[in-house]
Amino acid sequence: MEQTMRWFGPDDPVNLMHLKQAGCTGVVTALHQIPVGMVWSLEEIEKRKVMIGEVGLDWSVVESLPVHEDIKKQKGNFDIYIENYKESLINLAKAGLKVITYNFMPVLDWMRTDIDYALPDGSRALRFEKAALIAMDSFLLKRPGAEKQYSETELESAKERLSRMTEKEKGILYKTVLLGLPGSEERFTEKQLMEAIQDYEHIDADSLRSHLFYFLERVIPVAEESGLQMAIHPDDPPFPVMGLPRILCTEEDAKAVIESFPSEANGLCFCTGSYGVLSSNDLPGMVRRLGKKIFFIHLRSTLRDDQGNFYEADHLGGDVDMYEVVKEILGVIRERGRTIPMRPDHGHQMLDDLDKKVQPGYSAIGRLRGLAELRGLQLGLAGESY
Ligand code: DNO
Repeated sequence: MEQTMRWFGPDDPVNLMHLKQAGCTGVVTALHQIPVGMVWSLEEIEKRKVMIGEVGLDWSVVESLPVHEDIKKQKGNFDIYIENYKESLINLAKAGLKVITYNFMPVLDWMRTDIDYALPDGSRALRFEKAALIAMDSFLLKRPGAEKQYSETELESAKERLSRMTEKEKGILYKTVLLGLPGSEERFTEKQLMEAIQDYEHIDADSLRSHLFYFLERVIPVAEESGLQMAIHPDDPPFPVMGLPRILCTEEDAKAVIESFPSEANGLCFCTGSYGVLSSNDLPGMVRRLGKKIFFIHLRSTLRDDQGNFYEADHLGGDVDMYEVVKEILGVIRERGRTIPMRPDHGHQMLDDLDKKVQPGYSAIGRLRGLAELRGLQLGLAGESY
């Protein structure tokens, strides 16, 4: 696996040299400064490429080339945004980029209810707590219709959860859910979030899926012609959030995306942290069966309970059988005769990072630990580092 880490660009407190010191050979990044939907010019792409090259790293993967909400809703200027997307792809290919990650999650990218969850050893992790989210949705945000989407028992637990929260904790939960993750300092305002969610009122999973297929029909041929690999990231968490539809949570979902437009350019970003939240997802088996279509890998583990809550565990701990997953990935690489870029996804905030302001999930030391452990696992399994 090619060792990479995510970099949020020149403003990221974890700089390119830090990533090099951590043992990366490549970087995963995006032009976060360009508003979603606008074209990434060749000039801007090349500028970023040079910046990365100057410290002796490769720009291995684009994460993400984001998909405009109009495309997901098939509303407004969606055809224009698709044309812009194609143009960005052509420019990225001209600059020599190969792998492009994107997702099709409505409104929010990944979301958690706690970005500062204290672990017994004093480090901090990201956590998703179902009762807290339902409390936020139904009783703090008071989204119209929210209560109808939950069972009596769920609403009871949410009420009970809320009654145990201090005003300060409620405020933190509120801010966390309104956070536009990842890579952005900006939060949604309450009004913006409500309107954005309401826009999906008549879009169920089937229509959202058909909007994705429409997008792929137009974009994949361009990617194929340009020699690019498009890698779709699964939904995180892999179940509906605030009534928003989900379409990429399971192996069947992933197969449906691949089969909707068979092409060498149409593939997956295999994120063990997202798929791994569902106990029904057999991760090593998925790698084996979907292997040919895996263009990029996120390695991370979560620990779930039977209430639908989870937190992000150590990379080699939690519910993901990382040993079996990496073994299968190495098998795929051997068969393909070509490596696959991998990044340790997220990491705990720990040691000297505890007092620093970092991108949630993207502090340096926790990811460095994850990368080091995963590299060791790979070397141990393969006998060589590839
Ligand atoms: C979370 C990330 C996701 C991912 C996007 C891809 O840390 O894995 O935000 O970058 O969903 O488009």
